[in-house]
Amino acid sequence: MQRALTVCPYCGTGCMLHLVSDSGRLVGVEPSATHPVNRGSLCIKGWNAFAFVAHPERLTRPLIRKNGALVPAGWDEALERVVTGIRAVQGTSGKDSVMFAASAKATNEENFLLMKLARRVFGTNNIDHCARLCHSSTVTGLVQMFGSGAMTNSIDCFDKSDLIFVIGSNTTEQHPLIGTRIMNAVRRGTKLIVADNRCIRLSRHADLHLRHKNGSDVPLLSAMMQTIVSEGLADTEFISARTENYGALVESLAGWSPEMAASITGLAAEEIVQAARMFAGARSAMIVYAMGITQHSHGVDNVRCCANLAMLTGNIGRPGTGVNPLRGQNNVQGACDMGALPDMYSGYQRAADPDVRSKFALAWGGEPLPDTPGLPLTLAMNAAHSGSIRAMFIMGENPILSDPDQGHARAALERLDLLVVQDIFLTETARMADVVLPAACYAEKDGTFTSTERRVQLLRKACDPPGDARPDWQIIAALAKSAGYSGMEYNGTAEIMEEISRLSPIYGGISHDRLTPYGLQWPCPDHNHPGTPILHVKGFSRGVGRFMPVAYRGPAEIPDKEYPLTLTTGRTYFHWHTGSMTRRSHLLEREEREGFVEVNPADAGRINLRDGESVVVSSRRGKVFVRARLTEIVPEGVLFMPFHFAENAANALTNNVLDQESHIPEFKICAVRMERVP
Ligand SMILES: Nc1nc2c(c(=O)[nH]1)N[C@H]1C(S)=C(S)[C@@H](COP(=O)(O)OP(=O)(O)OC[C@H]3O[C@@H](n4cnc5c(=O)[nH]c(N)nc54)[C@H](O)[C@@H]3O)O[C@H]1N2
Ligand SMILES: Nc1nc2c(c(=O)[nH]1)N[C@H]1C(S)=C(S)[C@@H](COP(=O)(O)OP(=O)(O)OC[C@H]3O[C@@H](n4cnc5c(=O)[nH]c(N)nc54)[C@H](O)[C@@H]3O)O[C@H]1N2
Ligand code: SF4
Ligand SMILES: [Mo]
Repeated sequence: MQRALTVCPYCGTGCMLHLVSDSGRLVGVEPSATHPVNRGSLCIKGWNAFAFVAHPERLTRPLIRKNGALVPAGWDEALERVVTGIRAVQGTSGKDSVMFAASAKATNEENFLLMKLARRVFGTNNIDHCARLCHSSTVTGLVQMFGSGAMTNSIDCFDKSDLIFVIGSNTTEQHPLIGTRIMNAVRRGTKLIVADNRCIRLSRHADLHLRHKNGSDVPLLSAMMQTIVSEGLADTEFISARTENYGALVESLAGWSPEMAASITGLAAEEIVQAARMFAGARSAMIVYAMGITQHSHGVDNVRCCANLAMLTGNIGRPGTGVNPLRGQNNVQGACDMGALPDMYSGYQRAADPDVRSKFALAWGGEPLPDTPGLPLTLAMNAAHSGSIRAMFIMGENPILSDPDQGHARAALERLDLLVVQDIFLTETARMADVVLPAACYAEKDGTFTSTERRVQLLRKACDPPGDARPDWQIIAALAKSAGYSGMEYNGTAEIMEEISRLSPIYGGISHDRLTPYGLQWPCPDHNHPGTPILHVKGFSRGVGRFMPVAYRGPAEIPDKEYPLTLTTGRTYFHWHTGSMTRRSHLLEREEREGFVEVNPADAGRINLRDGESVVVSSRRGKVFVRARLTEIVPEGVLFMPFHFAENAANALTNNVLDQESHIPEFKICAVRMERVP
């Protein structure tokens, strides 16, 4: 038996585990006993992280579409087809008619190389990834206010806080090992406020559970802040020493009496006042949020309110405080750090800055790098739909199930001249591709992932990839070579990290040999630096913190006569996004075999619906047949559906309306109708 210490491929918590193999075959998983985050535990997905690796449906050979069908091909032919295909599209429609989608499932080294391929080899800033659907609101909002878009504190801080305010995060199911921390802290006396209208597990342990209407976080948080200001509970010392623009905030809060907010949120005014007093009264208070905050057409405004609240009460830069957006995918923090973003190079260096471009150009062989702004993923999908994006290269994403408005996403991909998908399985998206490139998965390669607490950790190879599948970084390097670029020849991933650290100051002191055993937290500017567990301790990354006033806008689509219910979408404990991995892990699939919709018994009663019966849920965009789960978890008038299941695709219903600043879709609210299947 062999054991390889590596990083869990699922969520951003960043647990480490040993992959156990016997004669080259994975047989199980053991948690790392001494890892500072998971400390000997794992959640159910971590325990099953070996199961999909040897699944018989793994892609083992490149596939090329010939006469309408995908047929096996050799690597040379497949790479050639990709390069000539992209060049042909660029020749007729311009450099920016191609879009690259990077992957929060792939390593830092791989995302860095895809970013280099897009910019250096194919001359476009059109590169982005699933963070656009996830925490783009966070990055946009927090960069403006703090100077950095990352989680300000560390997971360890959950043990050091007096009060934890969880808003729009189903932590025990989606970041289970962080959820456990919160539960343990509450048991020791830490106060807990949960703001989520579903009765998630944490809400049962909360001192205060706020069941405000979906999309009413701005009124809730604004009225909390107004109460804090008017009752003299603000941290005036922190405000004057460390922040700017406080006057504008105070002015913007003027109308937000608790009663005013109560009328929009559906809460009692007293609940809002109580939340404000509890939060401001704690010596150290942490805000924890996720998709309930970010995935709105006003997602950036929601984020701004969270950051305003933290600064107003001086809860930044100390243990047990902070604004803590929980990053979702195992390496979504890293994919952002690596500059798989249309407006940034690695280390958040702006693509619009000519000095940044010339620095990278110099390192990459001298040719000037593109200066036209790149497209965010969601706008690129719209551009494919309208015909100005003609080719897409998608590494490790499955937009047919994960993008808003499935009909729109499908039509967009169908219109392309060239679709290339690089994945480990033949996903719903890969089935539509012209070329499919088989990738090695996390267990079959090395490199690094960066967790939600900015911890850069080392993967170790535990087994060989199936058939001809190759690690993503090798595929990208081979593509560069076949496109005639010689600057991507690496002997291994450690060498790629050397280049990353040379070019990206926040990773300046990070190298593979420093990451044993449990990694380093960036910023880590030089080789003697111990890493940074807490951001903004003495000053903010941008100098002083900037308050930003927010004006309230409601959701884009609200219930009406025709579509009287609110649909909100999200996840379950057992499955991962589009199910490509968890639905191929037999124990996880056994727990949750099919899609469902949570329905409040009062809404069910109106159509004589019983638990387990099927319904048709329809929106202005589509229809889904799905089994109803009658439960008080959702309030009356609200339905909840996970988006894991291709057969009952929640995204057939969702609304492709975007936040104007971050371009995140409004996954958390649309209007639907529900009917019994006759
Ligand atoms: N098991 C599992 N874990 C995962 C994932 C997975 O697919 N499966 N995905 C990972 C990824 S990429 C991400 S981004 C995270 C997401 O993690 P979370 O954001 O925690 O998960 P979601 O289910 O999307 O939504 C969280 C909560 O938001 C609430 N909500 C909906 N609308 C609103 C609103 O208007 N205001 C407020 N305050 N709350 C609202 C919902 O009721 C829901 O309980 O999970 C990560 N972890
Ligand atoms: N309705 C609704 N839709 C949503 C959301 C929501 O809350 N509601 N949430 C959004 C959010 S937050 C996110 S993050 C997105 C996620 O959306 P996606 O990123 O599209 O979803 P995943 O299923 O995680 O896709 C990852 C893909 O990578 C593949 N893969 C795994 N490992 C590797 C590897 O090493 N190399 C390569 N090349 N491929 C690999 C997997 O097989 C899978 O196909 O979904 C978004 N969509
Ligand atoms: S909490 Fe997240 S990182 Fe930890 S084992 Fe579960 S899925 Fe993996
Ligand atoms: Mo996400």
